[in-house]
Amino acid sequence: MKNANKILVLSLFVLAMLSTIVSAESFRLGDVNHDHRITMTDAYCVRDAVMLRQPTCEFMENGDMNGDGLITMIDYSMVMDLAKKGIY
Ligand SMILES: [Ca+2]
Ligand SMILES: [Ca+2]
Repeated sequence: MKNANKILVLSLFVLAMLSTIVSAESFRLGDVNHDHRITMTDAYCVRDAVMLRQPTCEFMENGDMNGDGLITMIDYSMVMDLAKKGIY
């Protein structure tokens, strides 16, 4: 019975690790609304987060394009560039 519990705990741990890896790879940096595309909507969400200090998209952590831990006009500019290029 103890071995069964260990296997169950190990299985749950592996499952949690796999789901974390999958979710991290599913959405590109800049895709703050998680629609799998980087569009003007994403750029406007980042802009609003900076200008109005009111994030309008759910996944703003994806808007930190330069990885400095802040959402700034630099990130907005980078998302806007990708949106203009039509990066999906
Ligand atoms: Ca998007
Ligand atoms: Ca940033």
